[in-house]
Amino acid sequence: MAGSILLDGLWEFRFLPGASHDSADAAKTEMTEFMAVPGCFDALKKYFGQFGCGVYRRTVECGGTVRLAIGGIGLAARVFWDGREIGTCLYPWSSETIVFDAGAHGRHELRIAVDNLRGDDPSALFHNFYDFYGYGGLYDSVTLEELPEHYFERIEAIPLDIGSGKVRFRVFSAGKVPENYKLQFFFDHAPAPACEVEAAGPLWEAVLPVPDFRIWSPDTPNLHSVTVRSSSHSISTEFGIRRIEAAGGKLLLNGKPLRLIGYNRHEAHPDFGPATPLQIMLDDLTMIRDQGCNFIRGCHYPQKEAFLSLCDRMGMLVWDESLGWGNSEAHLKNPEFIRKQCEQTRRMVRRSINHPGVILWGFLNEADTSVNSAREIVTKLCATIREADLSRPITFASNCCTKDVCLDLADVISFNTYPGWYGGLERPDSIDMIEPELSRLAEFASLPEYRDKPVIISEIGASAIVGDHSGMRWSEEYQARLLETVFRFLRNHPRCTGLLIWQFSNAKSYSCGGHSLSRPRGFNNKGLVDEYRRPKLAWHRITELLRAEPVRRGDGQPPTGVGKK
Ligand code: ADA
Repeated sequence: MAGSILLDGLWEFRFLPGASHDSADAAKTEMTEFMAVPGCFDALKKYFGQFGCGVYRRTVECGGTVRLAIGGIGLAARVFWDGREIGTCLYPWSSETIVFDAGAHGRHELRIAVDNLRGDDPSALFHNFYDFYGYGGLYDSVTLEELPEHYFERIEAIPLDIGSGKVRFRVFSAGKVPENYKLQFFFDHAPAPACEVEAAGPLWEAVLPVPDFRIWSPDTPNLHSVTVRSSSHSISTEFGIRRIEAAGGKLLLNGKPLRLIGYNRHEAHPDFGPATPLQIMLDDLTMIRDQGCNFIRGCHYPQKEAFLSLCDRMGMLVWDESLGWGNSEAHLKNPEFIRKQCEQTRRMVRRSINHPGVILWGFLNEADTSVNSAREIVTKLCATIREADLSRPITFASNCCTKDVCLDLADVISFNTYPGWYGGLERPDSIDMIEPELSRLAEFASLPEYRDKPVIISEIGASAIVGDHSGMRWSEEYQARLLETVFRFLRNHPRCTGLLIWQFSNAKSYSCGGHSLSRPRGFNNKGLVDEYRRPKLAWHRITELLRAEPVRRGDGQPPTGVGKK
């Protein structure tokens, strides 16, 4: 077996109703049907709304030490090789890598038992009350690679200087690492190495200039690639040379102030759940870019590699965040919750670090950061990120806003606020709440302790049911009018670096519990396009506004893709 093999396609399957991934049956139960990988079993009509364990099975021809990489799981899984448990996956939406001894070369059985169960345990990363659906299944590709004795785990490429094209490379090795070994660096698929270096130990790092480098920006999304080879193994990655920093109340990309406009986007589609095919990601990004936006918040979990690679290529700037939603003080103080939060955030940074499109790290959407006890987890999450990457600013989306006691810990202040939607129900028209509320936040963010931090309005919006043209709340007209007011007010506001509209498309939520009366059809209906990406009035309105006054995409060049018919 040369290189890694993609295990996507048809797997055998059995659904065990009510069972968890811990079920004793998972390792031996008979298979009854087929299921697609990547895919979510409960995105199918047959299993929709059912809870239990889906057991996936297939055979693989390989042997020796192998690395199994599972791109993303929902919600918890156990992995078996020839009936023996080889690992667990306990971080929803995250990837998992398992290195193990596959035995003699030949045909072996691989099983992944994954459940969509959720409980009330305060240490859990996913909860019943979150406003997006926790599907069961394998959200992303599965690959397997036979490893040599000394192999590479991962490679990091962090741009250090956009003037000279210098990049810090870190190559992580594992297995039987020799005391000294040679590494060859090949850039941009060149047949000959650009340099050969002597390396030692499991972590080797050096600063190297990239030959014929070109700067990455939204208008010039130039990517480079590097392949590192030893006598036994090789590893490759793409990367971009650009600088992002938060300074003087602004976000600067390659030294120039950014103005960010875009959407919160869930990885969601009614037919696929979060296992959206590449074509849908590409269509979404093309719509968003051609509308004239330059920014996406990947809410509320780590983004997939394929999505981030598309963003890199299309010049889209991304806020990547780890999984969390409205967590209370009880969660934030729970030691196991803190540990899991830090671990999934560390994994996210490792996975996304080479993507130039990612300009911001985030975590803990709308946690209760109004209480002093929240400072511990926020401090730990910031430290976890800074230990792994000092090249990007950190933020978290706060709905505690002016009552938040953790804003000083982040580099960028981000507020989620819903004037004109939540609250003000007694008024005949609530749109007039928008400007006072946004002015209040801007004034607060201009206090001496905050004025050096850039500000992003990270969520704002209103629900609209397609075809409701009453002009009242829930109508397409009301949503369009609310967002037009927001857009006009914030478009050139001196204290606003970024606006992220909530949200790009309608996304599946729950129609039970706290959401019963607010999520008609079981969807969060605040999308500017519906769940099948059919535009509502607000989408057209924002398009017109962006055409009339295009946002500079980031490097002072005229915007691309805007104004095309
Ligand atoms: C919150 C939350 C979103 C969504 C939104 C809404 O701010 O961060 O995930 O639930 O509210 O639609 O109410």
